[in-house]
Amino acid sequence: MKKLLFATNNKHKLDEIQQITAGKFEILSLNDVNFMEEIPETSPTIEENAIQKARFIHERFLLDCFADDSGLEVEALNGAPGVYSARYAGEQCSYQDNNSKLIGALQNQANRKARFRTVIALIIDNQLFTFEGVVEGKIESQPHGVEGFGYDPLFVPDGFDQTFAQMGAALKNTISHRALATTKLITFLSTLED
Ligand code: ITT
Repeated sequence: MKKLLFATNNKHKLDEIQQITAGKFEILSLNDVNFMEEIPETSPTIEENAIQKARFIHERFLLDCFADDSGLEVEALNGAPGVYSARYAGEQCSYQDNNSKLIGALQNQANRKARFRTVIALIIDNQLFTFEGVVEGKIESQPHGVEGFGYDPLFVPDGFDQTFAQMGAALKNTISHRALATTKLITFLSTLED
């Protein structure tokens, strides 16, 4: 089975990708290569951050690898928190701090439209490829559900009446932004192997 190093410090994302790619690829974690530092993500866009993270890890380990950068883009907030989704409520803030800040920012706001966006940057045989996944939805006024992570308790994808945190991993991982980008990654990798 092909091995790919996933350049993330986020255990939730690692679990999701391992579940989505199960049986197709062996996904190595940064733990597996004894890398314990933070990966710099200082770029102004989600796409450039994904590329920055993948390049950083590729230069260190010279292994085929990929990184994803994701964010929540809220229409009424002109696309915020976007590339700043992880630290929307400040450096070292918790997922709950971010959710509280978002609830406050959208108080009395009728337009609840939002989208999750993931860009995966893959470096394989020294070449760079990117894959995007987008899921449209809306932001609840209160958190619902306990599964998942990040903004999952507030986000209801279009066509569903539950948040990502209510529906559970099995369903989220078939329809999410990360699942859509990962499907593109897998399709691409399978064509390479033919
Ligand atoms: P990396 O080590 O991979 O950079 P990270 O936690 O910084 O992990 P991102 O920059 O990709 O992750 O994502 C930014 C934030 O967007 C993340 O901390 C969450 O708050 C939110 N987010 C990303 N994907 C999400 C998902 O599937 N569900 C809920 N929130 C998500």
